[in-house]
Amino acid sequence: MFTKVLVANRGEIAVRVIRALEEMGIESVAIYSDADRTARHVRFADEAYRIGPPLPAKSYLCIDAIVELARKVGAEAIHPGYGFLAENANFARACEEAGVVFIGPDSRTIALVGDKMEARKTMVAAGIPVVPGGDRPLSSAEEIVAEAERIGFPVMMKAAAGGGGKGMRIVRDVSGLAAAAKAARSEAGSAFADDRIYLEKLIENPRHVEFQIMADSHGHVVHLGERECSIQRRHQKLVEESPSVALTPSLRAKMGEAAVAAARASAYTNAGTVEFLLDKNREFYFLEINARLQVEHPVTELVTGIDLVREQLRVASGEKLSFTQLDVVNRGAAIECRICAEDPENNFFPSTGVVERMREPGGPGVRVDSCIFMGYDVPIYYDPLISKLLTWGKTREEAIERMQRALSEYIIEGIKTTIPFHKAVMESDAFREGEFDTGFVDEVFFPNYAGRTPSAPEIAAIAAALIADSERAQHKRECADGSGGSGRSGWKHPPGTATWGGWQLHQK
Ligand code: MV4
Repeated sequence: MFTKVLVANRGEIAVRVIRALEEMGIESVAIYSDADRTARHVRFADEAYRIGPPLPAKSYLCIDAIVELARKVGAEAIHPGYGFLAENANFARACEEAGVVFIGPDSRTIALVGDKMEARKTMVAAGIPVVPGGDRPLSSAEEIVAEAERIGFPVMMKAAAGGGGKGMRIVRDVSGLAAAAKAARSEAGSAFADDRIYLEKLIENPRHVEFQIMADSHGHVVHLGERECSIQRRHQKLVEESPSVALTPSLRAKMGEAAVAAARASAYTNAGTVEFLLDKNREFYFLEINARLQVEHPVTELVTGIDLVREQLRVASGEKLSFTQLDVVNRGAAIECRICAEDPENNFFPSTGVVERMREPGGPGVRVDSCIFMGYDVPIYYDPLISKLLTWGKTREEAIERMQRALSEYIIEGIKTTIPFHKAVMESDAFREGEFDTGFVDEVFFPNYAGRTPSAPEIAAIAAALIADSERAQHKRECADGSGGSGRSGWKHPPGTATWGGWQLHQK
């Protein structure tokens, strides 16, 4: 097993990984940007090193600096968390070439599953159901029309390099094809530097059900059951749960088998997720493989009792999985609510600032994975997810009741959060009855929010004002704590006596 691991991430997921390292007696190395000097993951780690300025491109995305740091401090492996470099095949390759273990699948598998068309081809060959269509990248207008007519309208136009709904367009008849192709191509080109597009049959109002998989380097592949992730808004998941009310035991077994086959077909190792769409007739279709530990992994940990990060570390170090498929017993029900620094009353607009006061929930069946504390200044540069609130119950009803209790205990003052939104979801009849699909939030729950999206210039202006504010606050803080501010150079651990606004911050 490793003796020292670098965590190439920030926020709650960095804290989560450091906790597993601590339990396993492995030394942890954190990295941080100037915006995260006093962040919780920095305080939790055994060592912490500054990487660069706040912008991710200058800090958490700096492949060479991060790999170089791992070598310099003697970390044998790097855990990428999710986001940032987690599914970057170049980063995995840079680790492989530097002799540092990347805790995830190998770079070729990451590249394969990152290309949606290649992944589809692989799954078709392995006999796994995929959405009809999508056999070739499309170029000419005639080709697009012919392919759409072959598949049959309505169709979904997608980017081969896609993900997160970028470059995706629904087209209901021939007249919409040209405009959709133009838009999808330009969106995909600027987002992924790859403008290949293809067509699939549209699955109307699908549910999104994903399976957790784990694979070691000894040929063992297991699945740990599903997570229902249909409660989402604009491709951002908001609530996840397991089990899915839409699955019967036999459908679960079939989909689990398909998930394991998908992992085998892509030579998958480590933790991953196989995403499926489920249509109205409960037919399932492979969508994609996410080559990372996901935000919602604790849902699976609560129903299986398996520590996924510990297993990731085991298999990355060459050990076998500590359990077999027969050992996986899913018990009870778990729900996760993503607590984001966003204003649900104002179209989920990002909310930044200082957590003036807070109280965290606890008690039976409650888990909080969070990175905030009193006095924490939520930076604008990163993902708004600040905390994940999970509950477990013997039944789904019990998990919901506990979630309502935990949400009512949770107090965060000074910033807006999605807590009120979650309270409303937990109360809604559709959610309680399990009657929902991926259209729930936009079409059923908050239909009147759809028309209130701020325009791009409006967002830019507000973001600029927030950045200016945050930089002023950063300056004030540095004058107050006497640390000398961002002029500090090199790989330095922040001082153990840092204060903010008179609060002594916790440090190990
Ligand atoms: C689809 C689909 C319907 N039909 N493909 C959205 C993200 C991307 N990874 C795939 N997505 C979808 N692909 C076909 N052929 C509907 C979605 C979709 C969706 C999928 C999962 C979770 C939430 C979603 C919300 C809207 C649309």
